[in-house]
Amino acid sequence: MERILIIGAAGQLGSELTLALSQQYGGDHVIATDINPKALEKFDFCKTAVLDIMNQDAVRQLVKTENVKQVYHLAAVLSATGEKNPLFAWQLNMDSLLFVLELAKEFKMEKIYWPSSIAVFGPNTPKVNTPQYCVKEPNTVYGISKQAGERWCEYYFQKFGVDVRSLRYPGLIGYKSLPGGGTTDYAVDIYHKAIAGEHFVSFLRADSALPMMYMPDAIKATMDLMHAPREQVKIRSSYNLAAISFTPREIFESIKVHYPDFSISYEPDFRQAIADSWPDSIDDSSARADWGWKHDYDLKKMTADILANLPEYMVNF
Ligand code: AKB
Repeated sequence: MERILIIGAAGQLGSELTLALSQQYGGDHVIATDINPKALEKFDFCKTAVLDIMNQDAVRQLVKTENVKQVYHLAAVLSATGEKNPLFAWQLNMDSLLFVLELAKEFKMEKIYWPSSIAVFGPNTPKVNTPQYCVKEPNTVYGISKQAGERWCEYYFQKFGVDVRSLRYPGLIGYKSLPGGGTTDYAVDIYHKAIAGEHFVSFLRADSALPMMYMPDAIKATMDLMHAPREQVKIRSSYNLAAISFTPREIFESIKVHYPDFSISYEPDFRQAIADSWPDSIDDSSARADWGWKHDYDLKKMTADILANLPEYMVNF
């Protein structure tokens, strides 16, 4: 039987993508892996395995014995955590991607998915409607690793025909799991504080706009890109992807409509400099033209949906 391997399945994106892939292909065809055994307990609908992506022998063995034909390589150190241990972030983010690309070549896999990020952009990038092709010069180790990773993806596609596909995600917002170590994470935490009836302290300024996306849109984009016919995927580094852009003040106002007593204050920390180096908004016309990308959720619709569903999930956090 041919299988899909998800590396870093228990993270924010992986938790929901694993479910979507299992629903599409059947749980028996999907192997959710993570370094944390406890975090795998939630995947009772597909196969699971404890896996450290840095243990190359174990990854190779799994690929061989399980006849893996597709890999979703989601494990990464994100922007804020990466700044605390840059060399480790570089090593994990780069070594693991190169190893997965090598395995794809060696085992002639069908497709690879690897997420990139708006973190590939830097302070010299045009900030508004950032184009697909422009100056990048990222200044976080996470961004540098994503930009280098994009070049490697294109290289493996062009030189070895590895069908690797990628999206530059904006900040992802979902209610089913918690993000970890990102600069955009405030936009998840704020909903938790509102529902708990607590005051929210934003680590970004009130007017700090960033590109964001609700998780159902991110899952749809990922599945659509992976299902697109090979010739329609014209960008083999990574596609710009956009949905909404907002500031901490704007997301707060959208929540206040539902929770009128909710309060916020602003205490920017080191993550403000990271946010300042990223775009305010993204031009994703290539994704829309090449494989028909279209988002469904704006800020108002996302807030209403999260506030309706999060309370039931909060007991698990
Ligand atoms: C982060 O904030 O580091 C991530 C990202 C934008 O890639 N959410």
